[in-house]
Amino acid sequence: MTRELLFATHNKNKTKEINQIIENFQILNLEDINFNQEIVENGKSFRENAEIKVDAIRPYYQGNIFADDSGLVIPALNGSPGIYSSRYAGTGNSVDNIEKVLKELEFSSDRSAYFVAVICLWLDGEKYFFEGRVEGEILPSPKGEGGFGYDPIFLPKGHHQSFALLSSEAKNSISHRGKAVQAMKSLLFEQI
Ligand code: ITT
Repeated sequence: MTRELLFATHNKNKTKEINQIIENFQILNLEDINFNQEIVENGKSFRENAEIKVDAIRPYYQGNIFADDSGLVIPALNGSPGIYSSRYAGTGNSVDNIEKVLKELEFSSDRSAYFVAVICLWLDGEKYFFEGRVEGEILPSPKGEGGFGYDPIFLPKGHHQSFALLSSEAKNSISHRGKAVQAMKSLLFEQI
């Protein structure tokens, strides 16, 4: 029997990436349980926000749930956009977010950055956390149309193409989300 897991996200790009990595589980999304409310992410860390998303859904779904909280961390900007990555420019639009980051880094010689993803998993009455990171740098201008969010300006270390130019398989094999999901998968496969 295929086990079900509910992915507590409104972000269709995250769902697409995670569906490519997790086989053997049926991944449901918030639309499948008719949950349309906005979840207020007022935590102080990726971990707290991932847990907030899971806890917000628990009253509405009795099965196993996971959530991803993620973002881009730029040391030269004191860690921004960090946990505020999705609405950094205030509009919720990725083009505006990218423009803001590029402007803020205009005169910086340090363009290093990393993506972080923290997954909170609620499985059979226990909570588990998994973290993934990928190091890289911010390109001077956007490159590529694939992916989502900050992918066009993120050059992963050791690669010559932005995340937006890599295939989804290539991105998943090195990305913050890919790593966090692989760690979650190891636990899930121990349990079945
Ligand atoms: P949910 O909370 O509904 O899952 P969200 O998009 O609001 O969706 P987050 O609060 O975790 O999710 O914010 C993540 C933001 O970080 C996302 O909107 C992007 O701007 C950025 N981000 C995270 N992972 C990324 C990736 O793989 N590529 C590019 N940008 C990413």
